[in-house]
Amino acid sequence: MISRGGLAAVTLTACFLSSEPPEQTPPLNGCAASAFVDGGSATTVTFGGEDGSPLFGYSPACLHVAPGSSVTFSGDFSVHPIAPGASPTETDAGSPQSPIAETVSGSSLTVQFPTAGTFPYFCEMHYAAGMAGVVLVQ
Ligand SMILES: [Cu+2]
Repeated sequence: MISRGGLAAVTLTACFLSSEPPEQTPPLNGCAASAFVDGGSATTVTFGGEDGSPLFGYSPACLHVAPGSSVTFSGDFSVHPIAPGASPTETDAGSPQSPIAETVSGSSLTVQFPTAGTFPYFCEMHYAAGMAGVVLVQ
């Protein structure tokens, strides 16, 4: 038999487990601290449906690499022009002097990241649909 006190404790525990833990910092371009995947020393970010990437997204959108790494963005830039910085819906611009150059044509862009930093980027056409990402270099 469950006492009234026991039932209340069970209910409180269930509520606690179903809620999200509080974020230490707000996610930038949709990238919470726990969302970053380790890309190693060289990796590719696909987008716009290429190689199974989301049609209006990047894969992986939240990428962690070491300083000195290169990252190749692969997809159709004429459909998904990329720009450095936080999406216009965001307030945190990330680190200054992003090595990601605005690119509006072609299908491949390789970017060297010589120094540590947080380098957000977004699709100028579809950022409102969440097409944005971050390269975290550290
Ligand atoms: Cu796009």
